[in-house]
Amino acid sequence: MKTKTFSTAITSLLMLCLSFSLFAQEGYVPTQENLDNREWFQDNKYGLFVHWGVYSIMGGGGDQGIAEWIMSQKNIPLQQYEKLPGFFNPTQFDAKEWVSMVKKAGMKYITITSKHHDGFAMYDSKVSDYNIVDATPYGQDVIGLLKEECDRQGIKLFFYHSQLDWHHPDYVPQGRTGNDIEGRSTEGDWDKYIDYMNTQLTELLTQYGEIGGIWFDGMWDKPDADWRLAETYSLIHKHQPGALIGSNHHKMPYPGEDFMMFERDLPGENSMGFNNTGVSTEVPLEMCETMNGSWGFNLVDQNYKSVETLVHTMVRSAGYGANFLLNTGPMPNGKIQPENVDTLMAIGQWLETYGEAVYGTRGGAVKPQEWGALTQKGDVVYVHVLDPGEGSIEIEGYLPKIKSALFFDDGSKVDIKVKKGTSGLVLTIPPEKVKAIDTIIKLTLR
Ligand code: JFZ
Repeated sequence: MKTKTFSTAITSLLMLCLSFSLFAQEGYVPTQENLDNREWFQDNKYGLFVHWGVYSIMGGGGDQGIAEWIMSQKNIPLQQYEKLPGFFNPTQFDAKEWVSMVKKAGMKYITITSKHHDGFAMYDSKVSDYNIVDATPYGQDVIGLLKEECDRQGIKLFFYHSQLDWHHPDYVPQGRTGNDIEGRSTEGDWDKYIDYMNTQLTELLTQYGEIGGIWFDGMWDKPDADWRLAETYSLIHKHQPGALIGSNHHKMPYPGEDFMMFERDLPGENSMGFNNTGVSTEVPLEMCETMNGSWGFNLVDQNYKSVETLVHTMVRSAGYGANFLLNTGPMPNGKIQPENVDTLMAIGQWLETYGEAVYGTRGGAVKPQEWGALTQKGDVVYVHVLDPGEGSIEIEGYLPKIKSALFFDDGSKVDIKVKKGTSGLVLTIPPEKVKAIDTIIKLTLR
């Protein structure tokens, strides 16, 4: 009896190991190029997330909280949703305008939806007509146009690619979402779906030259399915060894992944309730955030975050060593919402002055605290005072050997003390030194 339990345990352990190795790119060793790109990624810190698709036409249908999920949230029958591409004609799309805006905003890369959960390809796909070139009156490959312009202006392009697909007939059995969409197929061949997805990924990796990476999303729809990740990840690394793979599965990174992402959350803070794993110390980190409450274009959502709030999030994020991927949902005419352009320009202006304390830095020796965050570049530490409180802050748990401590803005000396009986530094910030968004102090260490 005992031996039997033991052997059962061993068998299940073996099964577990086996399924795990089937699950991801076990034994993956990143190339030097890939490692260099990870450094590039961390140095460059700030990118634009773009959620754009045929759902943008709907603008959320006048409802708050609805955008790129409208097919599922409003249970639009599949055959009806398929009419949307016929209305998608973004005649005012201008890749040059987008990329110039991105540059002025101080952003260094763009992550755009090549396919979202609705299954519609925003690029020229040969394996399905359900794509922007074949199915819309616009008929142009916006991803291709954007990539050409990105290359011209020195911006990296990443693709957000949804593994979840409410449209494809072989996405069967269905997962947790979109089950009430009328017209979805219930019979199909899962392996054929993965083949299809891998073929589309191959297109994305071979049609547009060198890309930044792939930002996966949607595995959470079918947590127990065989996603054949090992195959998908090796395929990507085979075609483009330098491309960075990340996946929004809300788990610790699987083998083969090159960065870890946090959705609308600072790493480790889990305020959204779905980023409840740890924080990787192996791969670069990135957090993504919306400017209002929506990813895709929503006509009525005017709940815009202030420039101050967004800079604070970027700085705290940098304090954790994470990149900041800030989202916009372009309008169906191809323009970026003017409110978003204004915000991006203001953040860009802030970065023009203070970018030194963000770009090229890594997370501080202590985590962000109430008052703000630390970023570091070599022996220079930037103390970002986001909330000066009553005129002094205490950096708990931080006692470095300091050569000089100066206010970033005017180079004047900062009064610094070690707080008695504690292990923290106390920095005095006179009211006249306080800046509206972020009072930065530059510490040079010995
Ligand atoms: C996902 C997408 O569903 C969403 O549309 C957007 O693209 C965002 C960046 O990523 O958001 C998620 C992912 C997982 C869950 C919820 C939203 N989840 O597990 O509940």
